[in-house]
Amino acid sequence: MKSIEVNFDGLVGPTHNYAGLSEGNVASLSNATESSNPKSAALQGLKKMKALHDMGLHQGVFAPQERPDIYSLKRLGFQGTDAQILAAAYKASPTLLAACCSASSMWTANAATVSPSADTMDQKLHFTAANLANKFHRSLEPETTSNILKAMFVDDKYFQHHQHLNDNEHFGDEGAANHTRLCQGYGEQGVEIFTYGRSGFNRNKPAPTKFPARQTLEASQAIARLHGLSADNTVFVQQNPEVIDQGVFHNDVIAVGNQNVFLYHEQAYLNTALFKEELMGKFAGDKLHFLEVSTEQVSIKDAVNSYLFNTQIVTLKDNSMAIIAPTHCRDNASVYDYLQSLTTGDNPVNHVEFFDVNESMKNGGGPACLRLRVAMTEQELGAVNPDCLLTNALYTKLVAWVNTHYRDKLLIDDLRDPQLLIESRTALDELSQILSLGSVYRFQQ
Ligand code: SUG
Repeated sequence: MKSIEVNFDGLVGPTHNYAGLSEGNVASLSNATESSNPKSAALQGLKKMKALHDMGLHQGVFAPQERPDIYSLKRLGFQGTDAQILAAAYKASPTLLAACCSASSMWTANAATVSPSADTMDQKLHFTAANLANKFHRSLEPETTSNILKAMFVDDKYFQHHQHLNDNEHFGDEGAANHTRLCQGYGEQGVEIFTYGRSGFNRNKPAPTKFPARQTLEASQAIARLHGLSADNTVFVQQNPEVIDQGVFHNDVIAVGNQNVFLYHEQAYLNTALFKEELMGKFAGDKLHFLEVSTEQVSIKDAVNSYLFNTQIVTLKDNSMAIIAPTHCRDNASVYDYLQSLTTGDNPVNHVEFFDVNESMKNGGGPACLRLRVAMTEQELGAVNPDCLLTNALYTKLVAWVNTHYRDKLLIDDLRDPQLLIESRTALDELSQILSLGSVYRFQQ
């Protein structure tokens, strides 16, 4: 049966700001306190979605979350009217308020781990929302993420949703950012690669010393169990702790795969030779292209700054592949040279497109962070909420929606403005109607 991949990109929410919340994420820390532009952030994201749609790909839209998160502030003891809660939280800690206002749900590569039906025991498409337990601002996401996923993938004949893993550091789970699937065709059984940064229980295993490793082995194993994957098509591999300490906070900052192409940095993994051997043994297709980038070609620093590996490799209608890169990759000489050699080399990737997603990049989110990939059969695609799939008409509607509701400048100080809360809820209420999501937000319940 024909299968396709759909990229569900996160729409940037109206409170997009730079608060320096993510220790270990170089861009997030270095741009803290800068002013953001939520309107252009959302429009940049929409432009990328539209361009991929125009390239003949299936493109979906993933709604943002309700922020400021008044419910979390109440849970933390702030009381009174919404305006009083915002003022008191700001007074107690502007960073705490910023955390409860973060638009971080835009990075849908962290929304969930997805296993296509070709890989699972019950032949359903499985979703587990990520608990994002390592960062407070991100740990606020999983419940609403699940609500939105269930509103997009409704039919339980095809789709199986799991509750996010227990939220604590033993089971830290970052979703698809630490999960790569290699396959011959999207509809054929693939190898699911789970990359973890440390063990949650075994303190003797190697681990980074400077920055946190967000994903644990035990979390990855739990997801594989929940999704009913067989050991024959699953690989668990540890990230090199040394690169985590250099700013590789998710594996999708250092590796990306699509079908039979696997692009990765030579320093990405702890034991690359063993990992490759296991992959080759488990990959069912004809030829697996290992595209290993050496440190001589691209240093870890350049990889982290340019997001060469946070690119999307997509399969076009003619079965050739294109790489969707941030403009930072064009502006970095060694990365640009590498991309030239990649697209002229002996592998299926023969085309590169650059996108300005700078508003997201300044928080450490490249093109690949902004999308959740879902490989589906045509029947499954037919069961997806159609109003979440991008069309020219939906694109026009969403651009108008952003232009109506979004500000073009936001500073941390602005987050306590009660008017921003009203603007944000008004926008999301309208959006949930445009995307036919029902009442996924707490303020609607
Ligand atoms: O979790 N940044 C996000 C970036 C996520 C990127 N996703 C992937 N690599 N898949 C994070 O660190 C920064 C927010 C702030 O500092 O305002 C932030 O949350």
